Amino acid sequence: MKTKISSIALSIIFLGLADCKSSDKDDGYRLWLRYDQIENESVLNDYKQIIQNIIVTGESPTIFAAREEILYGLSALFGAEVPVNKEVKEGCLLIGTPESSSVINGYFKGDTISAIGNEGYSIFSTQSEGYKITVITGNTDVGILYGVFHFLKLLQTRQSIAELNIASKPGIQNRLLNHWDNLDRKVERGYAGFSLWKWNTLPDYIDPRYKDYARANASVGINGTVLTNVNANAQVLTPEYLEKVAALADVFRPYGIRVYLTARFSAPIEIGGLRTADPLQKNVIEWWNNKAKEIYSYIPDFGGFLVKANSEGQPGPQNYGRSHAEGANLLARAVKPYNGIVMWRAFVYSNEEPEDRAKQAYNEFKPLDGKFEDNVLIQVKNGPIDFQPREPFHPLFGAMEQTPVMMEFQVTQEYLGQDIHLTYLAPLYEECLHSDTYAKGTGSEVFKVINGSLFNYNETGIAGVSNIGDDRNWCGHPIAQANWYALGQLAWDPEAASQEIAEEWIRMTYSNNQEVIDTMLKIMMISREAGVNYRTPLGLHHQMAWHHHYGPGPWIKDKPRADWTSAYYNKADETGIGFDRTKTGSNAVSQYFSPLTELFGNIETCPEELLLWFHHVPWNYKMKSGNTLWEELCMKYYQGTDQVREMQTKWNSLEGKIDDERFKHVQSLLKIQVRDAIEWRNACLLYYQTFSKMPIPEKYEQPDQTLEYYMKVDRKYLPGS
Ligand code: BDP
Repeated sequence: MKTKISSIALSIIFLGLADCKSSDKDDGYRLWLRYDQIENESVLNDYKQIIQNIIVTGESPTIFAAREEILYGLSALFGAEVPVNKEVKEGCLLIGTPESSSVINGYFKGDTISAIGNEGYSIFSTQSEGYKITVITGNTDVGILYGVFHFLKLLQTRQSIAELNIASKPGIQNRLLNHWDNLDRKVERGYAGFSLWKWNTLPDYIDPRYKDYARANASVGINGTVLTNVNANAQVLTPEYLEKVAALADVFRPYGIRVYLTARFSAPIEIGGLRTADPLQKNVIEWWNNKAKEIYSYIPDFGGFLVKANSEGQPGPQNYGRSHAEGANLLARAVKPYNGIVMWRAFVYSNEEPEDRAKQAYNEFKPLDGKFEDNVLIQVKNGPIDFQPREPFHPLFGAMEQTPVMMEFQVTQEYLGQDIHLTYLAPLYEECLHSDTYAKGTGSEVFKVINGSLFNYNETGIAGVSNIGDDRNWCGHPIAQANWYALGQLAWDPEAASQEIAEEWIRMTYSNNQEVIDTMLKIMMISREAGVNYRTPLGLHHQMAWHHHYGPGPWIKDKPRADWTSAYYNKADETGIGFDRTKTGSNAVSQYFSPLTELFGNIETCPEELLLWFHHVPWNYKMKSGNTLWEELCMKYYQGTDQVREMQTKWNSLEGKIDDERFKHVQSLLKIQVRDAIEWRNACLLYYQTFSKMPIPEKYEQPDQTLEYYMKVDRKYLPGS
């Protein structure tokens, strides 16, 4: 018994999580895996009645991780050690696969539990030899680990565990984070400090944080991580760095996480000494084949490559007159013998191309459908421009029948207030996933494209551009952790509801107090729409400041690249505002299936939230509300600032109901957010007013600064750019 106690004590120290228990202090390090002791006596006693002892069967690093987590989690939640047994007794929590536990095997009569697949789990209450027991099982050790996290979540969110009958498996195979981390530890569009990966001290020093990162990911089912920036540095493919990558892979492996790297297309030249990177040249093919072999000698379960090619200055196959398919296939063939995949990004556009930027990716990739190796996935951002507060779904979803298309969401809030504004992103993800593409008629939602069910894809995937850095609380804004959590939950179940995800997260991360839950839910669920309203309502997009993308810049024009200016997108003039993407304009509507082409293409039927995305609309156009467009625009901007003030008032009501540390942190950030929202609103309206020549209705508080003032705001040294 003594050894058991000390092993639990040891694991608590080892997990590095024992340091922030006090209820008025919480630095956010523990994320949603806080496991604070359950205060409600009757709930606690019920749980203790059901779980009196534990058996974990099996031997593997993953089972060890699962055992460590459940022992740590239960003892912390119960405030007392839960004994580890060898034989099933009353109140046993029995954990293992049918192979590792003969008792569990008995329930399946020797069969594997096929319905839950390779990564799923089943949790059920049952009887064994007259004893009431609870079983967590799966076909694989990683399924067990996921089941353990789910079980702990039930306790963390205070659900009944008396009559459990749960079966769950992921809806998507490849569930990844994309880190836009550079080797110098700066993070592109990262706002939460430096990169977690301490390249200078790897592989010798293993920061304990690597393991906590893996635990957090495994707890939401994320099973892959791309360590490096899409704007890639070939150095990471050299032996010096591969050794470091291998050390990280070793930490992540027990948690079911594979590592991936970004491949710089010109690597054969830069680190290989070749004179070309032409994908059809024999020596280039050989170089990549050898490179893959070398990588797998360091990391036997290396996941594969993520590639940004011929976009925003990155090299690619088109430098040699070759297609994206030829480029992707080169890398795909190199990693195929080792079961690696290639995620080839469709975020491809060029300012030399006169075509509407929103159309370019589709034009490039649609004709290549079916021309890719079967281990290539095309990674597509949710919308056709670039992670804007609101975009229609990308028309490539539904357009590629023979080539798997995977989702890329942005978790880091590049255009949504970075680490300063409170923005819960799951409603944005949900809106996109539930958009109907009509690819095969009604009911062809985006989630059915990416879970592979619409076209029977052989590989499926979803990636989130990470918001994680070395800030103590990982994500900068305390609430931004919810976006990491939500990405994982939606990757596991792309049909999950954003509100339910938020509720779970609040319960685990803040409190099970109903008032706290209700208040935080209201704040979180309104936050994305508020962010749209005070930045770019009614389908406006890309109106941010040059370079750092934080504040407003609707006036940005006459820059070297027109497609990086705001004027390119707002097309504001005296006749109206908005981008004509109908037949009379760029005809981007034609890239959607009917009836969307007609619906978006007709000013009368286009959803008003996307109106200015698809139409150039006269200032006095009558909206459904009866307002003119100008009045409606004013209304939306003012609604946005009102919503943020409402968020602020609600948050203030939480004082004393959650820990003071995070309460004050969010409170301070909301003050900045209110100020910024007003700046966005005033700056945009004053600028558009120079064309509409109409007054901001008197009922609204009038801007207290001039347009010139806002145009002179010059934010220096913002992180992430
Ligand atoms: C844009 C970012 C830029 C990224 C690019 C990408 O501003 O930093 O490199 O996307 O996704 O949103 O490649």
